[in-house]
Amino acid sequence: MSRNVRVVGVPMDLGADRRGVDMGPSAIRYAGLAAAVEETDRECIDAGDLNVPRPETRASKPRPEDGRAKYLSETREVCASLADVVGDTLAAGEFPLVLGGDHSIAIGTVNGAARAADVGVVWFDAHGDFNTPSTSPSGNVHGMSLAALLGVGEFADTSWAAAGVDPENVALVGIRDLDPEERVAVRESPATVYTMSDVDERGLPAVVEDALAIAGDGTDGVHVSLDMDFLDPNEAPGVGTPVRGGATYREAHAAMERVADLGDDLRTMEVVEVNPILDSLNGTSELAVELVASALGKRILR
Ligand code: B3U
Ligand code: MN
Ligand code: MN
Repeated sequence: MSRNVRVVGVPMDLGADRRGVDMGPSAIRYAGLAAAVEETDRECIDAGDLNVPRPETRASKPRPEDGRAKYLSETREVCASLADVVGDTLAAGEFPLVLGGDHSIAIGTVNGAARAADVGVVWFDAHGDFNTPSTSPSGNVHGMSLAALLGVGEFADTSWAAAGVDPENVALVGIRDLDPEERVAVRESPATVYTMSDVDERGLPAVVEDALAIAGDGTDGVHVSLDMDFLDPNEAPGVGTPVRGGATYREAHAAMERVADLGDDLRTMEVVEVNPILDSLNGTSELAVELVASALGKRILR
């Protein structure tokens, strides 16, 4: 994979309960993203940040059409512009690297990725992000984004979010925290779920190889969505909803090295949920940069 990398920041926090995740793109850049990308022999072009409305400037009343999904209208607007940027970047022959922001932005990234090609998705996360407005305990869209882009449940009628990705080509990896009704939806879905118990039994590299094969089976390429809470909070404390028992530093690098084996079949990648306010000396962003470099092919011996 030798395409130039175009970085797109999405300072989005409307899909999460906590402020701070909007600072993720800055913190990841500050941690040395451009230099790390260029070490993999690609040019790193920074497209800057998309415009995201601030919650403080919004009219105080939630919009009735959003129902139980907080800021759904604003999320839709941001995701529409993100899908355009990702689609244009791919059309220009470049590799889109999207920096979150909370995980609701995946609706935009995957819609952009799926515009001109059939893609599968590998979703690295502690959570399933498979809630719908009626099953979500929080109303936060970052816990609904995978369901939304797959058109699950009430999202079956939300055509703007559906990316046309076949759920048979979707694999979730690292899962260890599902809400009760979300668990039912995940089990009913044709998407494949690899929990941390699977990782315990089989080891992460083997699980990731299977996940990538599922996403690549009959598709034109793979989108990798990396929620930093996939990692254990010891490694990545700067996330909004940490869950114990996640991937270790070494496991996460091994996983991203398997991702790099995709070569040109890796079409798009996003790194989300970094919250610098909750972090320890920007370590979670530094780790995010390292993992991006591994996914883009950086190796110890090279
Ligand atoms: N499942 C919970 C918590 C959550 C999901 N994603 C994150 N947190 N980052 C929810 O609110 O849907
Ligand atoms: Mn997530
Ligand atoms: Mn998560």
